[in-house]
Amino acid sequence: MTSKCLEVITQKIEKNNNIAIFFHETPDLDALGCAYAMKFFLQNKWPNKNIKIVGLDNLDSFFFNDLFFIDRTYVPNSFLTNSFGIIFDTSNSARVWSQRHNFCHELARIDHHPHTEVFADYEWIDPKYPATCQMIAEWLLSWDPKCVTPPVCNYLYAGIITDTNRMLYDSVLPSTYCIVSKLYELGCNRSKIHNIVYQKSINYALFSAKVLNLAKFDEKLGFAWVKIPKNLFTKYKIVGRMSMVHVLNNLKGIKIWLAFYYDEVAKKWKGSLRSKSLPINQIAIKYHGGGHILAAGFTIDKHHEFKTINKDIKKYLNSNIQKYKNTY
Ligand SMILES: [Mn+2]
Repeated sequence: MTSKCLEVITQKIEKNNNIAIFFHETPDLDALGCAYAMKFFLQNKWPNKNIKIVGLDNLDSFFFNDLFFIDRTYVPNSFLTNSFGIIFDTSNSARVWSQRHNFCHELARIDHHPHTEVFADYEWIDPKYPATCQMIAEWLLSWDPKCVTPPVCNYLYAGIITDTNRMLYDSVLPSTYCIVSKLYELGCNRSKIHNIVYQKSINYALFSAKVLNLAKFDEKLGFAWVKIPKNLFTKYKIVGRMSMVHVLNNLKGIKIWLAFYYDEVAKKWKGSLRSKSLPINQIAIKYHGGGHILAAGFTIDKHHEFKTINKDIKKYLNSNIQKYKNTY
């Protein structure tokens, strides 16, 4: 598991009194799980160090579920210039939520997305891992298991089960089960996390049904897509903007699926792209985005891009139709 680079990152954390933690925009439980697990772990280990998660001051409250305590205190740049920074679960510099990571005198990055950009001094990147939280769990357990307390286990467990879709994705490794077993043994509260992560409001269930109803399907090519109207979130009292692409998951015959949604914070249309087996991250990169081979996201810069993207995907599916004909 460990690399030379990780040893250096560990030493840097040991030496620095101020640690600044960063995560990606529209954070998921993997990103926030790592951030909070790291903060709690380091506080357990060094109660006198200053450990701050950067960007919580202006994060939509939608992203904080009952798992995360909200500390809205702004972390000033003067703190960052005296800090060692660690960025979690973020594939490119433009996706760091606060955009203030470069104030840190040195930066580390730990991530499981394909390596497309170097933007930290020390990078531990391994796309074989299904979740950054698994990387962090292995690291912290080998570093000091005494400091992996039940709250740390809860954060790491939440990141792992969400990024693996409850261990359903092919990306799950034999070691993922070992780590989850270890976290459970150390006091992770499974039912608490499951209730927080998987219970949904009636409004949300109705909203999901509406999104599915608006989707368009090209069954011949195996393409499904939906453009969620800007006002639909408000109409169903849905706080926060998410892609809702998961509504199109697991449809028989659909190879690639896509959801366009308007991000009120970024004031931009965004796209969330998923695929069963054909790599799609190169499409996301073409449209100012990035991500995993089978799950990626992008931003729409010009209005005509909606059509161009759909056309691009259909062309791509068409040219691969023979190769993937019998995949499912
Ligand atoms: Mn992740």
